[in-house]
Amino acid sequence: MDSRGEQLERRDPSDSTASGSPGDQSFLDQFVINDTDTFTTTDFGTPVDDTHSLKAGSRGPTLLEDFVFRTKLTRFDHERVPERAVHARGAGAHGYFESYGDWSNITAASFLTQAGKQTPVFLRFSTVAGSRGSADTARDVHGTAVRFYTDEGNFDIVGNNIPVFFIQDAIQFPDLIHAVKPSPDNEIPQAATAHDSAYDFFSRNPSTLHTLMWALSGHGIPRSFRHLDGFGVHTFRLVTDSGQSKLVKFHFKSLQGKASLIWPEAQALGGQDADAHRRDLWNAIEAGHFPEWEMAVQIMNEEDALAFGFDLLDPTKIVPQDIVPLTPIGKLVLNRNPTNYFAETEQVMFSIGHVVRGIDFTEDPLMQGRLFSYVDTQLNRAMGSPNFEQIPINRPRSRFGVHNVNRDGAMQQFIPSSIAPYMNNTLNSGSPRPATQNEGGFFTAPARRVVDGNYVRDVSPTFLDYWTQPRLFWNSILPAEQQMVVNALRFELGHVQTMMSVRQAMVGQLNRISNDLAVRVASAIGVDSPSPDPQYYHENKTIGLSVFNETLKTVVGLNVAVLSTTNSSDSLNQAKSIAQTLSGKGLNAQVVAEVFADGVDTTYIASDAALFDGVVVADGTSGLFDPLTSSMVATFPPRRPLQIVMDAYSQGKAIVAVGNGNEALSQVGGQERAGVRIVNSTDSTTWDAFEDDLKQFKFLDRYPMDPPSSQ
Ligand code: HDD
Repeated sequence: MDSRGEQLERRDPSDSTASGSPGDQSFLDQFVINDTDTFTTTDFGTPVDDTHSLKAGSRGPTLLEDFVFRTKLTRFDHERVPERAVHARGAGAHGYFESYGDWSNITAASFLTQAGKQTPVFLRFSTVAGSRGSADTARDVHGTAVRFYTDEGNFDIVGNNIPVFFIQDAIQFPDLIHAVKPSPDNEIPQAATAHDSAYDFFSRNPSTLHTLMWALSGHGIPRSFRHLDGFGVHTFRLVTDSGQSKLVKFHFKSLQGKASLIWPEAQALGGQDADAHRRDLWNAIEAGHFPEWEMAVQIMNEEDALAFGFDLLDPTKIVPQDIVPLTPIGKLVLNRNPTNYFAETEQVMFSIGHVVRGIDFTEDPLMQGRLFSYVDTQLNRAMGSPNFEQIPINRPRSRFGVHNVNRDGAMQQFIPSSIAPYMNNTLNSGSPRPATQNEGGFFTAPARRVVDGNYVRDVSPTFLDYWTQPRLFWNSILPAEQQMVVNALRFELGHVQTMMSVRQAMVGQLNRISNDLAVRVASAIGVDSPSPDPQYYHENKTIGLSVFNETLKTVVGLNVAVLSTTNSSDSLNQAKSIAQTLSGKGLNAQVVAEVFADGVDTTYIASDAALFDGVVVADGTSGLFDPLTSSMVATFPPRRPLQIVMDAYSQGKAIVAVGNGNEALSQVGGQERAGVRIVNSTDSTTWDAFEDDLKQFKFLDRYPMDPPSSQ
């Protein structure tokens, strides 16, 4: 029987004895269709020829009778579902979570109660503003939505790579998204906040400033999905079996390390490879370089919600790690690419309301509003069907199965056998019955209480400090990262047309973070530089906010170009052997030459510095960099090989020039310095040093800074 037939045989989602038991990584395999050595059939199973339509004579009109034609076209016409209202552009992968220990002292969540216990996961990364076909490298907050298929139900942490959010109350979400999405009149710009309405909103709503600072620094343009951290953003509650609860923040720390692009590189990469991030993730997993994250929590006491100088219910605030350190609780590994993008990545429907026993919400008004929005949006995306949880990628793998009195609806996949879909009943022996906490049922933390008060439509006074933490961020990043934020604001506000009410107003807000920041931005966008406003300023710093002051933990899966030439077999042989050595380190090393030949992986015409994390210039390449002698046909535009070296140099990448490969460097005004090695011959120490340089990732002494007078 083919797999579609098998699906229909599955009657009960709780049937864990069927192939693909709840904890099984291959649970989805039972739904996979294999078309090998099969006939084409209609959706109702009749074998047909669907390559020719039924006509009245071979030169005559197509007949209405042709059910094969009609259904094929109807199915095609209905292939699209609405893209996600936000986070439309994304990529996902399967994997597992492994708990480091028994964490029953802080939570009753079953996936955290045993060292070594593995739980299947699906993780979808995304950008927020762009539509489904937008470029991966857009500057944006990045979604990190993690689904744990626990043995007590699905638990989703629908988070971002930035630990704070723009707004504090979910009622403002439509305003935020309307402001950052393209303009309603001409639908410009795509996947970018560099326009008037975004900065009109940001400058009028200073709660956005903290997230904006993160997004405008390297966090907004990560090197890849593998090189970013994830955050649950809100304060959650963990609750133990005995009812003890703690407030927590969830973190996922990349075990590859964090790395980001710089803006000109991100722009170039967006054009060279709009799929750069999904490609990187896909290729790493296919190559067996499974990306990993360490899951950690910051644990706070219930009574300390206001103890840190801000409100733990306010999602625009971080809990500085030097005040509450991270407690690592487990490891998340992505080890399997989806079989079908639509069925898995497009149809996975995350919800902040997917929780399990041992996890509980808080009164954060952003979180509370999200509890409504996710299910509502799923109803829209599933064309009104409430049965979206029955789709294979969403189907829970709980040891309790799925039993309730929810019934019917479009596209019901199961055949409920009870004739008593109501509670209480006697006709079905009182089942399904309410689960108590002792029987494994979900429960709300007993410590949760309502703070007495009147009904109000306002913001808590404990939420009103919008500038202290953006300044903490500004103080805690490297000078080159500050320069990146300045440049980003100059770029973004340079695209804003409205002078006073938007550009000037935004500078006014920036001035409450830092006068240095405000003045440097103002001077480039033609608005008045403000005087310092010291009442807002402090010199505090904290740890863990910078991207560029960390080195990578591994270089596995990074891309390296070995520039060579087909004009010299010696050069090509050397390049091949270098690429082989580098591949041995887990690098994706590509020999670049004018045309394809034995050992050439790609051509200059198809290459760009932005596609590579490091560049090696092989010996024997000198003629290649001479614009007069290099072949226009093979290197269009003629200076492309030199451009690659120039861009790699200015983008702060690791470079090794071997022998007369050095000429390329001198032609672009480059010199030996940190991350740029000029060698006559190579041995293992050369490549070990290059590996260290790749771990450093960006050499920011090459990043142009404002002259000191304006800093
Ligand atoms: Fe959201 C999708 C993350 C606030 C309403 N959100 C969505 C996704 C992520 C986040 C990662 C994509 C999930 C996927 O890959 O399928 N959202 C966040 C974070 C927030 C946040 C970290 C703040 C802490 N979101 C937020 C608010 C609302 C929404 C306040 C509405 C009140 N979000 C949605 C949504 C989406 C969504 C419209 C669009 C598609 C979807 O849900 O499935 O319901």
